[in-house]
Amino acid sequence: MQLGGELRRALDNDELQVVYQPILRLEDQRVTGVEALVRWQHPTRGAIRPAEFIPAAEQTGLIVPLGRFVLREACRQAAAWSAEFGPDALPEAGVNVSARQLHDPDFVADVAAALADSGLPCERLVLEVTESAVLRGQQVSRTLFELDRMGIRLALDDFGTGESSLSLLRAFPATIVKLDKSFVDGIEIDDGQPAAADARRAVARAVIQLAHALGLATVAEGVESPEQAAVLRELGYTLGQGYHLAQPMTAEDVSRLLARQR
Ligand code: G
Ligand code: G
Ligand code: MN
Ligand code: NA
Repeated sequence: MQLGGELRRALDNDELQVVYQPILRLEDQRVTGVEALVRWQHPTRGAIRPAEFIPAAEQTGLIVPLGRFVLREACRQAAAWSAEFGPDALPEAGVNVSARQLHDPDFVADVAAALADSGLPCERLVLEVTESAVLRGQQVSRTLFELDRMGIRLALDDFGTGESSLSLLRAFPATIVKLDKSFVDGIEIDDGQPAAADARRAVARAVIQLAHALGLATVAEGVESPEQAAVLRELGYTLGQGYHLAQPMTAEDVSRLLARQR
C-alpha cells in the first residue's frame, strides 16, 4: 500500500478526523478526561485503522504534520468544552505523541502555538508518550523537560510494556502512568486459585504502589468489563479507560456525556 502519498493527500483533504475516548472515574463513572485518537476515512477504502497508517506516517515523517493536526484539533475542542461546560468539566485532554515528533525541533513551538491559539490552559493538556519514545536520548529528554516546565502534563502510555519502566519513572518528568491493557486482561478471572489470581494482578498492583510512592496519577487502560473495573478499584485505581467505560466517540457524543453529568 502506498499509504505515505495517500496520507499527504488525506491531510490536505480533510479525510482525517479526531475521535475522543473518555477517561472515567471508576467510583461514579464521571468523565474526567479524554484521549484524542485519529481516524482516517479513506474516500474509496473506507476506514483505515491507525495501527495501519501511524507506522507509515512515522516512516515518512508525515506523523509531524498529522500529529500537529491532532494536537491543534484536540486543544481547540477541549477549550470549546471548557467554555460550554465550565473549566472543571473536563480536566484533561490527552494527545498521543510519537518519538519522531519529539525529535522535531519545532515540536515545543507547535505545542505552545496550539495552546495559545485555542486558549486552552497548559495544565489541561496531557501528552502521552511511550517508554520507547522517551528512551531516545538527550534531545528528547530536553524536549520533555521543556514541556514540563511549560506546565504541560506528560503521561507514560502503555506503561509496563517497555524496557526500563522503573528507572525511567524517576528520570522523566511524567505525572501520569497509564497501565497497559495487557495487565488488565484477565485481572478479573477467579478460578478458585488465589495464587494464580494474585499473579495475574501482580503488575497492576506493583504499578499502583510505585505510582503512589512517586506521587503520580494512574489510568488503567483497556477496561472491558465491570468485573475488571471492580478489581482495579480494589487495587487502588481511581481512573479507567476502555470499552466497558466508554468507546472512542465523536466530539458531539462527548458533549452529550458532559451535558448529562453537568
Ligand atoms: O484507536 P486505535 O486503537 O486504533 O489506535 C491504535 C494506535 O494508534 C494506538 O497505539 C494509538 O496510541 C495510536 N494513535 C491513535 N491516534 C494517534 C495520534 O493522533 N498520534 C499518534 N502518534 N498515535 C496515535
Ligand atoms: O496505545 P494507546 O494506549 O494510545 O492505544 C489506545 C487504543 O486502545 C485506542 O486506539 C483505543 O481504540 C483502544 N482501546 C481503548 N479501549 C479499549 C478496550 O477496552 N479494548 C481494546 N481492545 N482496545 C481499546
Ligand atoms: Mn494513548
Ligand atoms: Na495507551
